Amino acid sequence: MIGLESLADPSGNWDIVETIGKGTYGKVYRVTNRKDGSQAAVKVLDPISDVDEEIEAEYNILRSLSNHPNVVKFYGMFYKADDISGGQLWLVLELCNGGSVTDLIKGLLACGRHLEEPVISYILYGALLGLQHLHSNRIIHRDVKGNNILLTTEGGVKLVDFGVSAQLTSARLRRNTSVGTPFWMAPEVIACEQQYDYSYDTRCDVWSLGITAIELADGDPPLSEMHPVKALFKIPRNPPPTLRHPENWCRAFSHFIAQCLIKDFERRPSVTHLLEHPFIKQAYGKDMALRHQLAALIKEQQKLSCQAKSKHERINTRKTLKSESCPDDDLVNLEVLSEEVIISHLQRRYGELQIYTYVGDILIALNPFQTLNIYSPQHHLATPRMSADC
Ligand code: 4QG
Repeated sequence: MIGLESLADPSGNWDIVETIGKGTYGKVYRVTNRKDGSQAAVKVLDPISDVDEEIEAEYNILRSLSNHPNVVKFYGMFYKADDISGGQLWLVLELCNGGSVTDLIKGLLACGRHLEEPVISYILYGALLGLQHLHSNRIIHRDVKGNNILLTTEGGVKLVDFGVSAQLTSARLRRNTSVGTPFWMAPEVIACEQQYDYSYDTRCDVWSLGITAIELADGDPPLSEMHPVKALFKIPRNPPPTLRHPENWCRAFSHFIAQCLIKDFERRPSVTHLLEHPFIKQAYGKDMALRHQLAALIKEQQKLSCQAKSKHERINTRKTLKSESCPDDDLVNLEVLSEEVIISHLQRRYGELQIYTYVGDILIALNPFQTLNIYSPQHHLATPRMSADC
């Protein structure tokens, strides 16, 4: 265990310049070094009164695994004490001035452009190498998405944010805690959250990388127009998603995505296997040229900066849905989901003899104490709602 008292105060070394990523990563700031003027990123965790299991896990991953070209570099951990409001823990990391691949693709699409396939393959190649480094050390990233793949202005590709990463043996894997960002989450991770006797392995990162590949082409992950809780319901039930316009892309790209998005994780290839995929292999040998092409693209976009940013948060976020896409027969669509609101909705629906109401994947049935004509042959023939157009 790390003692906070043993950590140096950051104020002597680093000055905060500005916020990075506008809250995408929690509190992450650009900092400059007082002594040599060098820049870095700092992730601030607060208020902290002791180093718990999760912080220890993030620190250990950064300390032992950041010596890889495709993982963000770690410069050290500091503690700024505050006896009244609790202190701040500072994780000082490499500054990736190219921004995230999500920012890049969104900026390009806003200008009516897109990422070329060789550049996509180069980004995925870098992400796969970073993941291979984690996986061979028995670490699952668990939050792979465009926002967590950062670029340097030289065209480097770096994985960041190990805040929810887990060691394969850790207790956290066995607990059914919520991790990841819904649209990128693998079906087995969602199932694991809901039932105790399910498990998963490093290949959940492969699924998330497949979703990220779609994001690099289309600008958004599949189902992004949906409420995140509803997406969690749909992912395990839908067939694997594909590119929005597969006809615009080469067959190898679609095949790579299909391999990443095999729903049964026992049949899904590993990262090492995917490094041999023809779509990724096109980046081999050309990585210097592609790195320069990506660097030039980043520079161009930063000059144009017609960025239309949107962010996808980790779970428990509520998105206001338009009223037409907000039927009250699924309480998941409600802005406020308190006991009073649920009871009053159920009561009103019961008054209209609507005895069935969903809350995500739970069906609430109220006893009507009377015969309702809702089990007739024509009702049996109608497509069940949950498998059709929920
Ligand atoms: C990090 C720099 C955007 C983020 C974590 C490092 C999260 C950046 C960054 O973010 N460098 C992002 C510049 C980082 C931009 C490190 C930009 C760790 N748009 O200019 Cl957990």
